[in-house]
Amino acid sequence: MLYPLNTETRIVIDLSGIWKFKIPDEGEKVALDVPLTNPIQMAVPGSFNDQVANAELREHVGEIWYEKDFTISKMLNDQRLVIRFGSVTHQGKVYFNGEYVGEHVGGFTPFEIEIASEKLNIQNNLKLCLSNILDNKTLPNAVLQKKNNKKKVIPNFDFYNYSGIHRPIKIYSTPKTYINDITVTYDVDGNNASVKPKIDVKGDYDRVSYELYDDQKQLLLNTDQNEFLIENVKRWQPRNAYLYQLKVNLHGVTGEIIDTYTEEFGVRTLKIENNKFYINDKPFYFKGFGKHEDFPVIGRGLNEAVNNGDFNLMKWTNANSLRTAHYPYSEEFMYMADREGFVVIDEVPGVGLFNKFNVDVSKNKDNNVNTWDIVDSSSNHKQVIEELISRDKNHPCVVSWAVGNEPAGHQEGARKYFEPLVSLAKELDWEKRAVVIPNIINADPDKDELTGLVDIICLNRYYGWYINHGELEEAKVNLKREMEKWHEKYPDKPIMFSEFGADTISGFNSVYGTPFTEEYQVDYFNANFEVLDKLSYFIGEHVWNFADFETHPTVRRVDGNKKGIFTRDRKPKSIAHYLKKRWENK
Ligand code: GCB
Repeated sequence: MLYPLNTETRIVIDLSGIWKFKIPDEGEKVALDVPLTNPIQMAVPGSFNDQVANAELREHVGEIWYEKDFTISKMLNDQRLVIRFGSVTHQGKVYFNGEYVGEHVGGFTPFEIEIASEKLNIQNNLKLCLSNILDNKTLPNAVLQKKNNKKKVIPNFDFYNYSGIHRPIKIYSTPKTYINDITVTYDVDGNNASVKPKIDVKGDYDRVSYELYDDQKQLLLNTDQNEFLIENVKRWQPRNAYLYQLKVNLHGVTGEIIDTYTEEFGVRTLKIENNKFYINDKPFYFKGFGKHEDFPVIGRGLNEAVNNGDFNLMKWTNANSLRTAHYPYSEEFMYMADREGFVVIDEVPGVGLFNKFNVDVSKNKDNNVNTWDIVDSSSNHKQVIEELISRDKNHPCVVSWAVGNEPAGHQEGARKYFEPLVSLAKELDWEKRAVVIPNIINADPDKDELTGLVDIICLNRYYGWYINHGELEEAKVNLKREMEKWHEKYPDKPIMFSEFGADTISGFNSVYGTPFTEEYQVDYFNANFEVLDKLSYFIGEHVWNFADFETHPTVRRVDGNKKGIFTRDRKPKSIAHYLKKRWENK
């Protein structure tokens, strides 16, 4: 799926701004042919939850309405018009000028709806009916509780169920015959790359031509050939990005340009061999973070200043990579990652697949209900994998697809659930990037059913926090023992930490190494590194989390999850300085 761009043949209209918003009363029907009654204002993009100063509204689970009036210029009369939704969390039904025109399930990937020309006016009305319900069919997976007519989501995961219109809604025009999709595939042979773009066109046309531009926007070649060579190709490298631009032109019989679209891409190779991960034939060590899309007031809404600030802070720490825990991030974020040379593990919202999950993983032991008898999310899971790969396939930053996070891999049925999903990801991706499923400690090397399916063993481990809390010497012994077991069982697979961390209150200090202090967070990571740095097959460390983030309240969460290296408003804790130093030389 193409990102909406202004080109010689296309116009994009962004509907971001203030929308009308309403949560209907119990039993109230929303009329489609009149404006919402008694709406309040809501900024889009943004989660609605922290924009309201009312606990009942903030915690509302169910129907949520948004409305926007907008004008379309007569100049676009003969064009094809599409409404493009960046992300509507978690489901959206769309009504255009009073009529239902389509819907989408899944809160983190874009969808679009073409507007039939006979339905289009100069003044138009768009209404969206969202649902933020999560249950055993959805991703993220959760338990939906109904009590006294009130719905409540009991999350099997550790982040707040922010909802709303999280990314821009745009209207874009194309000609009636148009480029529907572009996949930039290539083979690298020594210094040269042979590029073979795959173009999906709707409508009649005569031929396609390509213009290739370098990183400085200098034209390198102009060709009608569907395969062409870049000699002395400049590689996209971690923290040293180089991006080419491919301008695709669709021509009519007289040679005129019918449609044109420019896609950025980078050239790099990936390989896994002898438990090492290679980018451009160099062993790559992941240094970085699991993140969240999370910031005060905007919740999970797109804010490019926050994203830009985060990339600059990550660069400041000397990180080179991140995981989009626990859902696909905005397209704008992915373009920034390409440009900054950040290596990305791109994750679908396959989280919460652990019945009665407890954020304190040591408490999950007593759970004797089999998750795979309860979850019913396979078809949504397939859909999010398809949508993510379709959206992100051309991003050089993406080196791996995470098709889940911490599923109950130790419960019978896990493999049956995940095997087709892993195959699907491989089948859809022209580059066959590594597939991973970050593992929970309950699915230890003796019990886990999923590790045989993945290319890199990604472990979320909390020795010294949930396990051996405050006991770092014991933590080291247990960590070492577990790592040896994994390696013995899977000697050819690289292993990395996709999460490790300790809740830490900024400004909370002690000479006694007390948990929750900044000193303990440093000691915790230090102890983990003492073990991990000795392992030749260990290929990376993603610290949990880049910043403190909002969660649902539980006895283990005071004002959210505090495992951030930075506070929620992005102030460094002591550990940030420690990591900056460590990663400078790593
Ligand atoms: C995990 C989860 C992550 C939690 C983290 C924690 O294993 O993957 O979503 O936030 O632990 O802090 O407990």
